[in-house]
Amino acid sequence: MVEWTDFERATIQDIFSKIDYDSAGHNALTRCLVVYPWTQRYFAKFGNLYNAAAIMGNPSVAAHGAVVLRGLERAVKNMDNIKAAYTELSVLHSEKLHVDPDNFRLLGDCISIVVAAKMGVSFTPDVQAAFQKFLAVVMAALRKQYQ
Ligand code: HNI
Repeated sequence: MVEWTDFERATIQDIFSKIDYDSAGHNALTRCLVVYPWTQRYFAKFGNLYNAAAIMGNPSVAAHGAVVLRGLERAVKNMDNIKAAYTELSVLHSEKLHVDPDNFRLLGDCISIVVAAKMGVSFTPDVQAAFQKFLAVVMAALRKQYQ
């Protein structure tokens, strides 16, 4: 059972109430596919991922980025039992998609960078600590079915 302080809960709710899922998801997935090009192997059906401009302009990347952010909202709404809320997602990524679980951390880092850029100075060390803890719990839940 993960313990959350009032500050952590309020911070996570605040971040997700402010970010635009479409643009943040699009930017985060684009960053992941450009910065860590081996992650492109999971998205062969998305078509042209030839370079950064093609990735940024690819409508499937934009759409899936928003799907990932909405997937995170599932955790925001189930802060006290993220592991249970992510069971089928974990099974999907491990057994059907065979996503290397290390890639969760990479996409998580890209999401942090996008959120930090959006929040600017209000992304204080305390806010970042709460957000990184949230992502770490989400990644652990996504990795659960791999064990
Ligand atoms: Ni992920 C599908 C959420 C990380 C590759 N992914 C989903 C779906 C959600 C989701 C939600 C849609 C499920 C459904 O259709 O029922 N993915 C998340 C979250 C994270 C994550 C919350 C971590 C923050 N996914 C990753 C990573 C990769 C990944 C790191 C590969 C690098 N995900 C996929 C692929 C699909 C997918 C591939 C299927 C896409 C499709 O359209 O077929």
